[in-house]
Amino acid sequence: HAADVYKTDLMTVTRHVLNEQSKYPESRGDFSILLSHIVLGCKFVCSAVNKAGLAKLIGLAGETNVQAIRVTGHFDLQGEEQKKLDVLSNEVFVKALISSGRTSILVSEEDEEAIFVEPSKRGRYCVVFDPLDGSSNIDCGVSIGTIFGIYIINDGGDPTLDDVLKPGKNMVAAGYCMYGSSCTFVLSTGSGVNGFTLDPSLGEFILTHPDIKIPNKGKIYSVNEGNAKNWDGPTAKYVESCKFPKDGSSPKSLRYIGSMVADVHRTLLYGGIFLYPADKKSPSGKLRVLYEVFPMSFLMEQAGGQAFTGKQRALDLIPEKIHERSPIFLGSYDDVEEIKALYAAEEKKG
Ligand code: P6P
Repeated sequence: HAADVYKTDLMTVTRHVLNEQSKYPESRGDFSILLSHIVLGCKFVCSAVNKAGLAKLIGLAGETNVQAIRVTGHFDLQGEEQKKLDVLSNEVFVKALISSGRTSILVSEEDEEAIFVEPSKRGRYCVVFDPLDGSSNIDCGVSIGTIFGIYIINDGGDPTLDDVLKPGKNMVAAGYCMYGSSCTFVLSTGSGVNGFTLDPSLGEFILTHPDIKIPNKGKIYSVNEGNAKNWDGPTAKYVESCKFPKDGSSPKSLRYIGSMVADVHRTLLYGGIFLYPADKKSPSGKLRVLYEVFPMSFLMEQAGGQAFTGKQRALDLIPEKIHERSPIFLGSYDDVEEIKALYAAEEKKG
Protein backbone atom coordinates (compact mmCIF):
# COMPACT_ATOMS: atom_id res chain seq x y z
CA HIS A 1 0.00 0.00 0.00
CA ALA A 2 1.47 3.37 -1.04
CA ALA A 3 1.05 4.80 2.46
CA ASP A 4 3.28 2.01 3.77
CA VAL A 5 6.09 2.68 1.30
CA TYR A 6 5.93 6.45 0.80
CA LYS A 7 5.39 9.18 3.38
CA THR A 8 2.46 10.86 1.64
CA ASP A 9 2.06 13.95 3.80
CA LEU A 10 5.13 15.77 2.42
CA MET A 11 5.93 18.86 4.48
CA THR A 12 7.98 20.89 2.01
CA VAL A 13 9.62 24.17 3.02
CA THR A 14 7.11 26.00 0.81
CA ARG A 15 4.13 24.36 2.52
CA HIS A 16 5.73 24.94 5.93
CA VAL A 17 6.07 28.67 5.25
CA LEU A 18 2.50 28.85 3.93
CA ASN A 19 1.35 27.22 7.20
CA GLU A 20 3.38 29.79 9.16
CA GLN A 21 1.93 32.58 7.04
CA SER A 22 -1.64 31.44 7.73
CA LYS A 23 -1.04 32.75 11.27
CA TYR A 24 -0.99 36.26 9.77
CA PRO A 25 -4.33 36.59 7.91
CA GLU A 26 -3.41 40.06 6.67
CA SER A 27 -0.31 38.77 4.92
CA ARG A 28 -0.44 38.81 1.15
CA GLY A 29 1.89 35.88 0.56
CA ASP A 30 4.84 38.14 -0.22
CA PHE A 31 7.14 36.36 2.20
CA SER A 32 6.26 32.95 0.75
CA ILE A 33 7.07 34.23 -2.73
CA LEU A 34 10.36 35.71 -1.51
CA LEU A 35 11.30 32.49 0.25
CA SER A 36 10.51 30.37 -2.80
CA HIS A 37 13.06 32.43 -4.76
CA ILE A 38 15.70 31.99 -2.04
CA VAL A 39 15.01 28.25 -2.11
CA LEU A 40 15.39 28.24 -5.92
CA GLY A 41 18.82 29.89 -5.54
CA CYS A 42 19.84 27.26 -2.98
CA LYS A 43 18.80 24.42 -5.27
CA PHE A 44 20.84 25.90 -8.11
CA VAL A 45 23.92 26.39 -5.94
CA CYS A 46 23.56 22.86 -4.54
CA SER A 47 23.63 21.53 -8.09
CA ALA A 48 26.58 23.76 -9.11
CA VAL A 49 28.60 22.84 -6.00
CA ASN A 50 28.07 19.15 -6.68
CA LYS A 51 29.09 19.65 -10.32
CA ALA A 52 32.26 21.43 -9.12
CA GLY A 53 33.11 18.29 -7.20
CA LEU A 54 32.53 16.19 -10.30
CA ALA A 55 34.41 18.64 -12.54
CA LYS A 56 37.70 17.67 -10.86
CA LEU A 57 36.84 13.98 -11.27
CA ILE A 58 36.03 14.15 -14.99
CA GLY A 59 38.16 17.18 -15.85
CA LEU A 60 35.09 19.13 -17.04
CA ALA A 61 36.52 22.41 -15.94
CA GLY A 62 39.71 21.79 -17.91
CA GLU A 63 41.53 23.70 -15.17
CA THR A 64 43.29 22.65 -11.98
CA ASN A 65 41.07 25.02 -10.00
CA VAL A 66 37.57 23.50 -9.91
CA GLN A 67 36.12 26.60 -8.34
CA ALA A 68 35.14 27.57 -11.87
CA ILE A 69 32.67 25.35 -13.68
CA ARG A 70 31.13 25.58 -17.14
CA VAL A 71 27.75 27.23 -16.77
CA THR A 72 25.16 25.44 -18.85
CA GLY A 73 23.00 28.53 -19.31
CA HIS A 74 20.39 27.49 -16.70
CA PHE A 75 19.96 31.18 -16.12
CA ASP A 76 20.70 33.99 -18.54
CA LEU A 77 24.20 34.13 -17.13
CA GLN A 78 25.78 35.10 -20.43
CA GLY A 79 25.58 31.48 -21.65
CA GLU A 80 28.62 29.20 -21.45
CA GLU A 81 31.53 30.64 -19.49
CA GLN A 82 33.96 29.79 -16.76
CA LYS A 83 32.79 31.35 -13.49
CA LYS A 84 34.08 31.05 -9.97
CA LEU A 85 31.38 29.32 -7.93
CA ASP A 86 30.99 32.17 -5.47
CA VAL A 87 30.53 34.70 -8.30
CA LEU A 88 28.08 32.34 -10.02
CA SER A 89 26.16 31.78 -6.78
CA ASN A 90 25.97 35.51 -6.16
CA GLU A 91 24.60 36.17 -9.65
CA VAL A 92 21.96 33.48 -9.22
CA PHE A 93 20.75 34.84 -5.89
CA VAL A 94 20.76 38.47 -7.04
CA LYS A 95 18.77 37.62 -10.18
CA ALA A 96 16.36 35.34 -8.31
CA LEU A 97 15.74 37.91 -5.55
CA ILE A 98 15.20 40.81 -7.96
CA SER A 99 12.91 38.71 -10.17
CA SER A 100 10.81 37.83 -7.09
CA GLY A 101 9.55 41.44 -7.12
CA ARG A 102 9.55 41.31 -3.28
CA THR A 103 12.85 43.03 -2.45
CA SER A 104 14.10 46.63 -2.38
CA ILE A 105 17.66 46.29 -1.12
CA LEU A 106 20.15 43.44 -1.38
CA VAL A 107 23.44 43.28 0.53
CA SER A 108 25.79 40.53 -0.62
CA GLU A 109 29.21 39.55 0.69
CA GLU A 110 30.26 39.56 -2.97
CA ASP A 111 29.21 43.15 -3.72
CA GLU A 112 31.01 46.14 -2.20
CA GLU A 113 27.89 48.33 -2.54
CA ALA A 114 24.30 47.53 -1.61
CA ILE A 115 22.00 46.77 -4.58
CA PHE A 116 18.94 49.05 -4.76
CA VAL A 117 16.23 47.33 -6.81
CA GLU A 118 14.65 49.40 -9.58
CA PRO A 119 11.30 50.92 -8.51
CA SER A 120 9.15 48.78 -10.84
CA LYS A 121 10.42 45.59 -9.18
CA ARG A 122 10.55 46.74 -5.54
CA GLY A 123 8.95 44.86 -2.64
CA ARG A 124 8.78 45.06 1.17
CA TYR A 125 11.88 43.01 2.00
CA CYS A 126 15.63 43.60 2.27
CA VAL A 127 17.83 40.51 2.03
CA VAL A 128 21.39 40.37 3.36
CA PHE A 129 23.32 37.27 2.33
CA ASP A 130 26.60 35.48 1.81
CA PRO A 131 25.93 33.43 -1.33
CA LEU A 132 28.73 30.93 -0.76
CA ASP A 133 30.33 31.22 2.66
CA GLY A 134 33.49 29.19 3.14
CA SER A 135 34.04 28.84 -0.62
CA SER A 136 37.81 28.45 -0.07
CA ASN A 137 36.90 24.93 1.13
CA ILE A 138 35.38 23.79 -2.20
CA ASP A 139 38.54 22.19 -3.57
CA CYS A 140 38.80 19.82 -0.60
CA GLY A 141 35.10 18.94 -0.57
CA VAL A 142 34.36 20.42 2.87
CA SER A 143 30.75 21.56 3.38
CA ILE A 144 30.03 25.21 2.51
CA GLY A 145 26.86 27.23 2.59
CA THR A 146 24.59 30.16 1.85
CA ILE A 147 23.63 32.38 4.80
CA PHE A 148 20.79 34.94 4.67
CA GLY A 149 18.82 37.37 6.82
CA ILE A 150 15.61 39.25 5.99
CA TYR A 151 14.47 42.71 7.15
CA ILE A 152 11.21 44.49 6.31
CA ILE A 153 11.78 47.88 4.71
CA ASN A 154 11.07 51.00 6.84
CA ASP A 155 7.75 52.70 6.13
CA GLY A 156 7.49 55.36 3.43
CA GLY A 157 10.12 56.94 1.25
CA ASP A 158 12.72 55.39 -1.01
CA PRO A 159 14.89 52.56 0.31
CA THR A 160 18.13 53.66 1.98
CA LEU A 161 20.95 51.91 3.83
CA ASP A 162 19.05 52.66 7.06
CA ASP A 163 16.70 49.84 6.02
CA VAL A 164 19.53 47.32 6.53
CA LEU A 165 21.75 49.06 9.13
CA LYS A 166 19.41 47.80 11.86
CA PRO A 167 19.97 45.49 14.85
CA GLY A 168 19.70 41.79 14.08
CA LYS A 169 16.71 41.53 16.43
CA ASN A 170 14.73 43.45 13.77
CA MET A 171 15.14 40.61 11.28
CA VAL A 172 11.86 38.83 10.40
CA ALA A 173 13.64 35.68 9.23
CA ALA A 174 17.09 34.11 8.88
CA GLY A 175 18.52 30.88 7.66
CA TYR A 176 21.26 28.97 5.87
CA CYS A 177 21.64 26.22 3.33
CA MET A 178 24.52 23.80 3.85
CA TYR A 179 25.95 22.07 0.77
CA GLY A 180 27.46 18.91 2.23
CA SER A 181 26.81 15.17 2.16
CA SER A 182 23.17 16.25 1.95
CA CYS A 183 21.73 19.67 1.16
CA THR A 184 20.18 21.00 4.37
CA PHE A 185 18.07 24.17 4.61
CA VAL A 186 17.63 25.61 8.12
CA LEU A 187 15.15 28.45 8.64
CA SER A 188 13.53 30.54 11.33
CA THR A 189 10.71 33.02 10.71
CA GLY A 190 10.66 34.04 14.37
CA SER A 191 8.82 31.11 15.92
CA GLY A 192 11.44 28.38 16.29
CA VAL A 193 13.89 26.73 13.93
CA ASN A 194 13.15 24.03 11.35
CA GLY A 195 15.48 21.98 9.14
CA PHE A 196 14.71 20.65 5.68
CA THR A 197 16.67 18.19 3.54
CA LEU A 198 16.70 18.33 -0.24
CA ASP A 199 15.24 15.22 -1.86
CA PRO A 200 16.97 15.39 -5.25
CA SER A 201 14.44 12.99 -6.77
CA LEU A 202 11.67 15.50 -6.01
CA GLY A 203 13.73 18.70 -6.13
CA GLU A 204 11.99 19.62 -2.87
CA PHE A 205 13.25 20.46 0.61
CA ILE A 206 11.38 18.11 2.99
CA LEU A 207 11.00 18.79 6.75
CA THR A 208 13.48 16.48 8.50
CA HIS A 209 14.40 18.46 11.65
CA PRO A 210 11.18 19.96 13.11
CA ASP A 211 11.50 22.53 15.94
CA ILE A 212 15.30 22.28 16.48
CA LYS A 213 16.37 23.06 20.06
CA ILE A 214 20.07 23.39 20.96
CA PRO A 215 21.11 21.50 24.15
CA ASN A 216 21.55 23.91 27.08
CA LYS A 217 25.16 22.79 27.51
CA GLY A 218 27.52 21.03 25.11
CA LYS A 219 30.78 19.08 25.16
CA ILE A 220 32.34 20.78 22.11
CA TYR A 221 34.12 24.08 21.60
CA SER A 222 34.83 25.33 18.08
CA VAL A 223 37.52 27.95 17.47
CA ASN A 224 40.63 28.45 15.34
CA GLU A 225 43.29 27.69 17.97
CA GLY A 226 45.88 29.03 15.54
CA ASN A 227 44.88 32.53 16.65
CA ALA A 228 45.53 31.78 20.37
CA LYS A 229 48.63 34.00 20.49
CA ASN A 230 46.47 37.06 19.73
CA TRP A 231 43.41 36.37 21.92
CA ASP A 232 42.38 38.73 24.72
CA GLY A 233 42.25 37.60 28.37
CA PRO A 234 38.62 36.40 28.67
CA THR A 235 38.80 34.34 25.46
CA ALA A 236 42.12 32.79 26.46
CA LYS A 237 40.74 32.00 29.95
CA TYR A 238 37.57 30.47 28.48
CA VAL A 239 39.41 28.20 26.02
CA GLU A 240 41.79 27.18 28.84
CA SER A 241 38.74 26.20 30.95
CA CYS A 242 37.48 24.07 28.04
CA LYS A 243 40.77 22.15 27.98
CA PHE A 244 41.57 22.10 31.74
CA PRO A 245 38.20 22.35 33.53
CA LYS A 246 38.66 23.47 37.15
CA ASP A 247 35.41 21.82 38.32
CA GLY A 248 36.75 18.31 37.68
CA SER A 249 34.46 17.80 34.66
CA SER A 250 35.93 16.22 31.54
CA PRO A 251 37.55 18.52 28.95
CA LYS A 252 35.47 19.61 25.95
CA SER A 253 36.34 18.27 22.49
CA LEU A 254 37.64 20.69 19.85
CA ARG A 255 35.81 20.52 16.51
CA TYR A 256 36.70 23.21 13.94
CA ILE A 257 35.84 22.81 10.26
CA GLY A 258 36.64 26.37 9.18
CA SER A 259 33.36 26.74 7.31
CA MET A 260 30.91 28.75 9.42
CA VAL A 261 27.75 27.03 8.15
CA ALA A 262 29.20 23.57 8.93
CA ASP A 263 30.53 24.59 12.37
CA VAL A 264 27.27 26.35 13.31
CA HIS A 265 25.08 23.50 12.02
CA ARG A 266 26.99 20.98 14.15
CA THR A 267 26.73 23.34 17.16
CA LEU A 268 22.97 23.74 16.63
CA LEU A 269 22.37 19.97 16.49
CA TYR A 270 24.95 18.69 19.02
CA GLY A 271 25.30 21.70 21.35
CA GLY A 272 28.50 23.46 22.46
CA ILE A 273 29.97 26.80 21.52
CA PHE A 274 31.34 28.35 18.32
CA LEU A 275 33.64 31.30 18.74
CA TYR A 276 35.36 33.70 16.36
CA PRO A 277 36.83 36.15 18.88
CA ALA A 278 38.50 39.49 18.34
CA ASP A 279 42.27 39.33 18.39
CA LYS A 280 45.17 41.79 18.32
CA LYS A 281 45.36 41.47 14.50
CA SER A 282 41.60 41.83 13.93
CA PRO A 283 40.04 43.82 16.81
CA SER A 284 36.55 43.29 15.33
CA GLY A 285 37.09 39.61 14.63
CA LYS A 286 36.62 38.23 11.12
CA LEU A 287 32.93 37.38 10.64
CA ARG A 288 30.55 39.88 9.03
CA VAL A 289 27.68 41.29 11.12
CA LEU A 290 24.83 41.45 8.60
CA TYR A 291 25.12 38.14 6.78
CA GLU A 292 27.11 35.85 9.10
CA VAL A 293 26.77 37.00 12.74
CA PHE A 294 23.14 38.19 12.70
CA PRO A 295 21.51 35.23 10.88
CA MET A 296 23.39 32.63 12.95
CA SER A 297 22.68 34.54 16.20
CA PHE A 298 18.97 34.81 15.26
CA LEU A 299 18.81 31.04 14.70
CA MET A 300 20.67 30.27 17.94
CA GLU A 301 18.28 32.39 20.04
CA GLN A 302 15.26 30.86 18.29
CA ALA A 303 16.66 27.39 19.12
CA GLY A 304 17.07 28.29 22.83
CA GLY A 305 20.76 29.22 22.70
CA GLN A 306 22.35 32.65 22.70
CA ALA A 307 24.91 34.83 20.91
CA PHE A 308 27.32 37.37 22.43
CA THR A 309 29.87 39.75 20.86
CA GLY A 310 32.19 40.06 23.89
CA LYS A 311 30.44 43.31 24.75
CA GLN A 312 26.68 42.75 24.21
CA ARG A 313 23.92 40.48 22.91
CA ALA A 314 24.83 40.05 19.23
CA LEU A 315 21.31 40.85 17.97
CA ASP A 316 21.36 44.24 19.77
CA LEU A 317 24.36 45.41 17.74
CA ILE A 318 23.60 48.27 15.33
CA PRO A 319 25.95 48.06 12.32
CA GLU A 320 27.24 51.31 10.80
CA LYS A 321 28.64 49.76 7.61
CA ILE A 322 27.12 46.95 5.53
CA HIS A 323 30.33 44.83 5.63
CA GLU A 324 31.17 45.53 9.28
CA ARG A 325 32.70 42.67 11.30
CA SER A 326 32.14 41.60 14.91
CA PRO A 327 33.57 39.06 17.31
CA ILE A 328 31.00 36.31 18.01
CA PHE A 329 30.45 33.66 20.70
CA LEU A 330 27.32 31.61 19.99
CA GLY A 331 25.76 28.26 20.90
CA SER A 332 24.44 26.51 24.02
CA TYR A 333 22.94 28.93 26.53
CA ASP A 334 25.02 27.82 29.54
CA ASP A 335 28.27 27.70 27.57
CA VAL A 336 27.85 31.28 26.32
CA GLU A 337 26.94 32.36 29.89
CA GLU A 338 30.43 31.23 30.98
CA ILE A 339 32.22 33.46 28.51
CA LYS A 340 29.89 36.37 29.27
CA ALA A 341 30.89 36.05 32.96
CA LEU A 342 34.58 36.20 32.03
CA TYR A 343 34.09 39.36 29.94
CA ALA A 344 31.95 40.91 32.72
CA ALA A 345 34.73 40.20 35.25
CA GLU A 346 37.25 41.82 32.88
CA GLU A 347 34.94 44.82 32.52
CA LYS A 348 34.79 45.19 36.34
CA LYS A 349 38.59 45.20 36.57
CA GLY A 350 38.33 48.25 34.30
P1 P6P B 1 39.63 31.07 9.76
C1 P6P B 1 35.32 31.06 5.76
O1 P6P B 1 36.35 31.72 5.06
C2 P6P B 1 34.87 31.96 6.90
O2 P6P B 1 34.39 33.16 6.41
C3 P6P B 1 33.81 31.25 7.72
O3 P6P B 1 33.01 30.43 6.95
C4 P6P B 1 34.64 30.49 8.73
O4 P6P B 1 33.97 30.30 9.96
C5 P6P B 1 35.85 31.41 8.94
O5 P6P B 1 35.97 32.21 7.76
C6 P6P B 1 37.13 30.62 9.12
O6 P6P B 1 38.15 31.58 9.37
O7 P6P B 1 40.38 32.35 10.06
O8 P6P B 1 39.49 30.21 11.00
O9 P6P B 1 40.15 30.31 8.58
